[in-house]
Amino acid sequence: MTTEKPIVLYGSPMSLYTARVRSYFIKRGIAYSEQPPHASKYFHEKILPKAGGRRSMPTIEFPDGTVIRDGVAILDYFEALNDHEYAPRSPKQKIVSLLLDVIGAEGLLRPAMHYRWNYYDSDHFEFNRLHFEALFKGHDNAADLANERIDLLFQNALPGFGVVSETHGLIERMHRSLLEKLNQHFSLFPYLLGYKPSIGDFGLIAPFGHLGRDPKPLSLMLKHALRVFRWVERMHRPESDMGEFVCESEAFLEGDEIPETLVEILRHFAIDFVPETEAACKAINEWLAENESLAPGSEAQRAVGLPGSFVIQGIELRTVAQPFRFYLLERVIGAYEALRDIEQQEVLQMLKLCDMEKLLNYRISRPIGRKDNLEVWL
Ligand SMILES: N[C@@H](CCC(=O)N[C@@H](CS)C(=O)NCC(=O)O)C(=O)O
Repeated sequence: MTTEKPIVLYGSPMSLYTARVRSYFIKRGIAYSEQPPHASKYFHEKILPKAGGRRSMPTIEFPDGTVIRDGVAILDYFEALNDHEYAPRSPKQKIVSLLLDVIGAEGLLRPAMHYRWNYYDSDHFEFNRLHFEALFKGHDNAADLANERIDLLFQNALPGFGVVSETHGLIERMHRSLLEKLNQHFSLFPYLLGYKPSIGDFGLIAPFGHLGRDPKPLSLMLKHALRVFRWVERMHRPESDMGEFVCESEAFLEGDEIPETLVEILRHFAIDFVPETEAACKAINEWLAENESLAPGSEAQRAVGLPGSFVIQGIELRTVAQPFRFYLLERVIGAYEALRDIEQQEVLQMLKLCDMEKLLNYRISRPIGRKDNLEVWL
């Protein structure tokens, strides 16, 4: 038995981004204890200043007091210690894994928010109330604080991510189609790239922090996509949990294979991820041009400039432009540029097949780095 104190994971059972780190910790066998971030005086006095003053879930604290804020930075830290165990080495799989990390964690906010907040019947209400009040555990007015945050979500987050009455039908059609495609894939393979989870799996599990456990989307998954339900379950188990598959070794698929079923998933993601990224890139670059005097090291806010506008199946969407998407997309582009010519050609061919090749061109005009646990303009 170990006596070492576990890492504290400040997060919530309902939080999208906490799901990525929780799943990673479970798979890596890293001991952690999960606690709500907003609740304690300790968090505000000791953790927040070390987290750049930005309160976001997940944030972790090591027993020696070191703090890392942001799920991506947390995975980066542990992956660097472990020879990047979950990063495929072969060209196409490497790019797809990084791409699914961006799409999963940044590109599925619309269905994640829609299903959480637009099925506000009594079951969902109780579900959301319970989780939001827990965030303010210990406060006398936890219920009021929870309600205030819920109101803010309705005012800002939902419309900001393009969840408005005109888009509900589109969001639901797209999600049902995604479940179908994921279900086909997870009928053949236990993880996205074969027989072990990749960074892409950890990115994609993030929105399933909502879509894999909130009452309405959970019921959809149980009814229409049992194999996806199993993948969500598998991603939360320390062992590989793939008894329904024949597997000789817990490894990524051989020969840099990207299975047909995964190409279909990527083609589905391209429908809104590509035009939304193009619109956000334009909006951020316009904002950067207007804010040239921004000092190096200034915090890159979650959203900047005007919302980007794009059209999907005849429906116009307007969504906030988030620099963080491009912080992650740069990793895809950087990994692509580091490949040999012949490998780049293979990857480009695959991206074309997935309708995703344009993503390599969407670069914001000022790079983003990290300083003192914040994303900053370099
Ligand atoms: N890029 C961050 C995003 C984290 C994030 O935005 N988390 C949300 C909740 S899932 C949050 O904490 N928002 C502020 C708050 O709830 O106070 C990550 O990957 O960790």
